[in-house]
Amino acid sequence: MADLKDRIEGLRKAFEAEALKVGDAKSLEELRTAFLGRKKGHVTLLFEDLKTVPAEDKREAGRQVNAFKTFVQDGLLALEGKVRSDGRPARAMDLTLPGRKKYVGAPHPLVLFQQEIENIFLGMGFAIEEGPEIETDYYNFEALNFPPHHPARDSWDTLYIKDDLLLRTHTSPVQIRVMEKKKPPIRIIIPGRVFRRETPDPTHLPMFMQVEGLVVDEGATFAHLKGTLEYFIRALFGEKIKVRFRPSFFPFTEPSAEVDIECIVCDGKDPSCRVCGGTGWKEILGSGMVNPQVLKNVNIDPEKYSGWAFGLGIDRTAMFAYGITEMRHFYENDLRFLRQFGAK
Ligand code: 2NL
Repeated sequence: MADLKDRIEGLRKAFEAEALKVGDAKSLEELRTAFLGRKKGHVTLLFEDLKTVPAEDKREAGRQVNAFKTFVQDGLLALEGKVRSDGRPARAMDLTLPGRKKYVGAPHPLVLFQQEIENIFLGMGFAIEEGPEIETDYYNFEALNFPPHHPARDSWDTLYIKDDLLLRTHTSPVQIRVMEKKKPPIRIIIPGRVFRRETPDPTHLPMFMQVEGLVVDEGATFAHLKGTLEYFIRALFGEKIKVRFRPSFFPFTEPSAEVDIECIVCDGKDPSCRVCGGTGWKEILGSGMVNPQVLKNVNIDPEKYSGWAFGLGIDRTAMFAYGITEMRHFYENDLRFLRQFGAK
């Protein structure tokens, strides 16, 4: 055993000395053959000699020979990096190579679209507010006039964290929080992420973006709602777009209306249009006069003040505006998609 150890030590020194002299591919190959050559390589001979080592020493001897083989292989690999087949050192600089392109970030298409919406409302004197994504039942439902256990809650497909803690299903709770703190006049929009228990498909995701708006003032009327939303839609989709208001229902507004615009994908002309289903119209907004009960819940006197509000899905509307038929594109960060919106 001691004998084998000494031999390996001697070979290690010899390898190190020879390695220093390697300057080209030929001398590297010679060194490889001297140590790993299949017939007379030093390492190969060590393995041959293992056969004569007594059984009780075999394990330790084998370990040492294997360790030496690894040492030689690593050494040869390192030398390979220093020489090339043409004998020139590998680290020569190639001054003809083009420079590396640096990629810089770009705003996400949904961020750009959200900013477009924000700028239209900022121009009309609205302020932007934000609030928590985790909410209590009170702010997400009860203050908005959803009675406890009322079936209307079911259609909001809520994701619960525990009994009284949930992921907000709309940004309305932020409006409740603002009305609790500030006195009218209030003119705000609230963009943000909202969450619903949905199975993902091309037009539904468990997380998406919404912007809601709220005006509370003395003498705020449905005419203001109509005029403001029409102005907004024309600023976003162009002066000529057709707009219609349809009666609807929400627990937090009365009366309520949904807003449709003419289908810009088929111009209202394709009976089998995938986007408008052949109706020629696309729903883009829900809206209504704030239910007086909601004002009472935040201690605003409904005899003195009235309010109107609206909600719109940012993802859905961006899909419509850009003719995208798959919502998941917005969240997969595929550069082939993002580059179409300015990412490099
Ligand atoms: C939709 C419908 C809407 C509101 C949101 C609202 C908020 C408060 C009081 C009253 Cl605090 N209303 N928000 C009103 C009507 C519709 O959204 O379809 N969203 C995508």
